[in-house]
Amino acid sequence: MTRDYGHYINGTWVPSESGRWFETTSPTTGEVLARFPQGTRGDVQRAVDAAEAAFPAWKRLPPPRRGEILLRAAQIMRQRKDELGALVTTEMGKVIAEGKGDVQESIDFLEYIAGEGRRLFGETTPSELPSKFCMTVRQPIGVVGCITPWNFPMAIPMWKVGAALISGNTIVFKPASLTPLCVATLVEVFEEAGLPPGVWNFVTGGGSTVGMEIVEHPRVKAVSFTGGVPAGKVIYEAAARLLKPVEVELGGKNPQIVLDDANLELALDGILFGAFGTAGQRCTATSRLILHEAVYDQFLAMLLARTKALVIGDPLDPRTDVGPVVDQAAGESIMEYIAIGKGEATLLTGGERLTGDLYERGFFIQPTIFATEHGTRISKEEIFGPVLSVIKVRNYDEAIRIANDIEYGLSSSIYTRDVNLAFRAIDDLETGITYINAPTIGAEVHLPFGGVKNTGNGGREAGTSAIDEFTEIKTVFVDYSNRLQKAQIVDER
Ligand code: UN1
Repeated sequence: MTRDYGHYINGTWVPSESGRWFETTSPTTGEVLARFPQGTRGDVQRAVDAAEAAFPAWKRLPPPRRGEILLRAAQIMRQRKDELGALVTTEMGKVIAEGKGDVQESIDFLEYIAGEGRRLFGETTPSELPSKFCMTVRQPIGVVGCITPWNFPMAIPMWKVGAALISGNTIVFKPASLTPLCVATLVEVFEEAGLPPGVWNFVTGGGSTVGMEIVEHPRVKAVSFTGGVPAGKVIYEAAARLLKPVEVELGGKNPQIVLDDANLELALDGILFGAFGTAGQRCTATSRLILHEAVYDQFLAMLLARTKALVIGDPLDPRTDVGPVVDQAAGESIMEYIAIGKGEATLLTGGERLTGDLYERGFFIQPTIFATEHGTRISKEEIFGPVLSVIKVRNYDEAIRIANDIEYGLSSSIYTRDVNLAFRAIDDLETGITYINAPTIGAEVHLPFGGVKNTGNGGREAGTSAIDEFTEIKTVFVDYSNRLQKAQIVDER
């Protein structure tokens, strides 16, 4: 029997006022894993009340003490890593090594951000006046909203929750409806770690109801969202009307450039991992291979041979390279792009949905490669699946021009042995993240993560920037001169 969860509000699991439920299922087998409430705006309001009530005490708790709770959560996750990794794989469909990687990324981030409890640095600086002291301190914002995607069902929630909590905020959280069980399990981990009731509230349901109530509720003071561009725009616009700070982390169309002097074996390992890891369902996935003409034929031959040998199947089997895509709707959208690609480009390998036997219950798509001109739809639009566009270029300058001629700017990669070109590429590539001789995926948690252009609205998650999103800066002047001193004003009497 599967378990019925509830919303987690003020430290208890409660049903929705709607009385309605939805199921979360395995993308591999279709098996029902659990049921969650179909939340309402009223449910969110109750969660906001709980978060607001819990805020004063959580704010007062010294940040290093908050950090201890995050560290305990990380320790529990470390002990349960295999089981949690299997849960990620079961509910989301990424292969088991990546499922465990999702858990490890969560642990890494919690360990990193727990230490921020002993930093949360402000500034001190001299005053223009005598006997006056100037500094900044960081303060929590209050109740914050977090809305997370399904592709990193534990790591992205932990980036947001960890940073929000260490900063002293309380949370109203909505997970993607495809992967609520992963987050509900982390909610229980945090309960076991000693998180007080009301500090992290969890409400499941639709984006247009639960999600928008989080965005529009006047007592939710800031919102953090990771997902697609259309939803990101709706959220950003709605928040703008309320002058509510919101950070959106959106899509990518990430290029890997391979120049004529590259270590081709290395570049090959990189493109296979970048393009087909997580079945291409990362916002950092490599969806464009920009290939120098001098190595085009040779590299493509190597790539096609290795791609055809990839094992597609049960993601819990450690021998599998590529699992199912997350659900039927995702699969259909990817297949539509493949159909578009067949019309406008040359299909080199893949292009089919697999059927029969173990493929019958999930949506399995062959790793697919097209040779295309730059400018086709498949070379410019985010597909979010195992589909790679290969574009031939004559030189470095053309590679950079094409890499940048795109609406997104999350991640990029260049393979070359020329140190000068590598450094020029750091200057030239219009992305928030650039890799030299490494694939476009695999960012580390103690560095800022985010992108330029339509990938976001300027913020960065993780790393030292993680707390910027979740703290207000207060500027403090302490005048110990015992007389009225006026900045800027010269007394002319
Ligand atoms: C995402 O795809 O939404 O850099 C996040 C990476 C991971 C995070 C990806 N650490 O690929």
